[in-house]
Amino acid sequence: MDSLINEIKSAQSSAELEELRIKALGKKGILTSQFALLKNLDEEEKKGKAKELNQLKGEFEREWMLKKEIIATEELHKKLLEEKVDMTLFTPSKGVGSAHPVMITMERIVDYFVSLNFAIKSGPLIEDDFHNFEALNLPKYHPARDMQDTFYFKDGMLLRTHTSPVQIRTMEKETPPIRMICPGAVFRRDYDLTHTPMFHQVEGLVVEEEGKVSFANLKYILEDFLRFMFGEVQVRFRTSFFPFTEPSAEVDISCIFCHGKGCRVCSHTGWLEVLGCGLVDENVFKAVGYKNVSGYAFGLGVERFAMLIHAVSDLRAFFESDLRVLEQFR
Ligand code: 2NM
Repeated sequence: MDSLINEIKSAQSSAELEELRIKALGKKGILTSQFALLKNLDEEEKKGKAKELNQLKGEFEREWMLKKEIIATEELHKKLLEEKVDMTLFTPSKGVGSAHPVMITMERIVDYFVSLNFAIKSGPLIEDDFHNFEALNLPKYHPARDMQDTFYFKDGMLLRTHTSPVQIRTMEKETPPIRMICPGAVFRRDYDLTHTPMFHQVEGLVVEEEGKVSFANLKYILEDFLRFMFGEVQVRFRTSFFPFTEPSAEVDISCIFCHGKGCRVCSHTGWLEVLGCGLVDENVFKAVGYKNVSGYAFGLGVERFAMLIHAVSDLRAFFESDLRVLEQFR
């Protein structure tokens, strides 16, 4: 038995170790045959011998397991040192994902303004009444605050209906000059071919000392931006109204499908509405404690831009996650 233990200790490989296990505990093993001899002994002798044999067996097994661990570790180390992985071996492709067309469009919009040194800002999706409405000159009982249009929580908080609260929060924290855009998701109770309850906006805001920015600056930057996005289009400003800007304008581009001749997409007007903008209303500045400043702001819907750029007529194409659709935007 002592020699068996010594043989375990000097074993060099797991194959050698396995031979030793068979030598001791295999069908014709040394210990196995000793166990077999027990039946020839009388009761008293059997008890004593069985106890002794079980102790030997236990000792053998302990030593064997210990050595097994050591050899397994050694063999693994050796294998890792010797083996090389052939990186040129062929493996079937698992397929890769790609950016969503709405996000590709958003990144292109953001890229334009980043190139002009606009900071990118973001803020909470769940907002309070002050930042989403009150500070933006949307008084109590304004129709935009209606339950019909806004998702409210029980406690009076709401899902932001535009990204403008981010501009309010930025103005509360920082002093002019401000030059920022805020890309992000917004929420409205609206659902049809061209509206989803969640969509994305990019809004921009520039604030300077009084008199340093004008509508002409706003007009220039938006025309340049729209040609960056849509190519050599005509750009038209129409007077409009927003509570948070005065004066306000909506911006159209000549229809990119019929080049202004009139088609179904532009409802035979030759023009596509793509932006809202204006000079920031004095009441908005008052709400954030700004004095003697001028500023302009603008806002756009990213899904609408993506629909126009990719000639998609049904918004659901962007929201159903159908790979046959999405793979076409790689
Ligand atoms: C638009 C149109 C016009 C706008 C105004 C502001 C703020 F906070 F500075 F007052 N943020 N965004 C704005 C102005 C948004 O979206 C159609």
